[in-house]
Amino acid sequence: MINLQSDHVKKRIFSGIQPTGNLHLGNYLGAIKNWVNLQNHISSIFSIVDLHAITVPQEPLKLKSSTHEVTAAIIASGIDINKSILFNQSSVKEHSELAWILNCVCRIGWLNRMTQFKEKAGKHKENATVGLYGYPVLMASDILLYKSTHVPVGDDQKQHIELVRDIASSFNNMFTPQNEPDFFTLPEPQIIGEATRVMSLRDGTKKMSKSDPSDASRVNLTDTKEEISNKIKKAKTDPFPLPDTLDELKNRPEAYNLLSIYSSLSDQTLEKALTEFSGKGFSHFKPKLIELAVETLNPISCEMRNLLKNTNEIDKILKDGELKAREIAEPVLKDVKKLVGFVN
Ligand code: AQP
Repeated sequence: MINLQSDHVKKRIFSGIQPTGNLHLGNYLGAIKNWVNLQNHISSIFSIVDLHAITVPQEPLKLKSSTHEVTAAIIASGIDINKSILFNQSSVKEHSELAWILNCVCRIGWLNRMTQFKEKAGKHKENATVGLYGYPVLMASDILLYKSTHVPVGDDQKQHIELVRDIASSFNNMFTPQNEPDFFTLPEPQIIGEATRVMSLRDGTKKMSKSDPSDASRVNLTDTKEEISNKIKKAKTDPFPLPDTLDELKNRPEAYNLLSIYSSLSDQTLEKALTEFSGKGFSHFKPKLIELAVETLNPISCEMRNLLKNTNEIDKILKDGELKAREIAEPVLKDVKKLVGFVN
């Protein structure tokens, strides 16, 4: 009988965000806004996932400043460090250690199916790093290290969470002692809200992304009122008024995207937002969207600027989060090592 120390918690969420540049409206609506609500109801751990960031080349000084910026953005958006644990991933070494063990559980065939690797590696996949290929295994480690039960993410991460479940299940089959409950709970994705995949403002069929070379394709959390307004004014649309039904809306990617953003920002269903604007042109709709986007994002960017005046304080917040995260992570990794058969 193996004596295990780590507890099974009832419910816990883990989610992360990469410090790879300016956060945008997609990161906010697809992830952070939901985190802020969830932290009031469930034990919550959020990480600035810098180990994930280096799967593509990063300039060291820029990585450091992005880590500060993303931490500031998360706090400015409403994450309360007295309710949630907030830390940077590389400071908790257990993430890398568990990832190695899970690398020895995950099958190459499973990783070969991951569409994000294909998109990010593009045509030059022989030149992509092994880290980019193994990114989803590190993500499995992030989630399982805290025995998380739920993972709030944007729609783009759904396939990765399915893989995390496969890895957890395989680990359970390989290592959970007979007649014992499964060591890892299989985590559930939580894809919440009306804007689970915010699209580029320049192309309604492409995801809004930090790495899009066109800054006009996204609204950044640091954009000024004027920048937000200009980007939405210039956002691609079609020449028709907004339709009466959701079915018609779904065939018009740019209209669908802008209206989804509006409904998410105004905390109402897409259907309700559509009733407000059906039959109206974009010249009527866009100013309302601009007003709402500025009203939501401007206080966040002002608070971010404030927080960034004192990066020592941000470092302290991350250190405090690291200590709390390690309290949970250490016993889980110890148990994993016992189960695998390592001495000590
Ligand atoms: N466009 C989006 N719509 C909704 N949710 C989104 N997320 C990202 N883009 C959108 C969600 O934000 C969280 C953190 O994402 P990330 O920083 O880890 O990286 P990503 O998904 O790769 O985001 P980007 O902007 O596309 O970054 P780059 O360009 O660096 O690759 C996740 O929960 C994600 O679902």
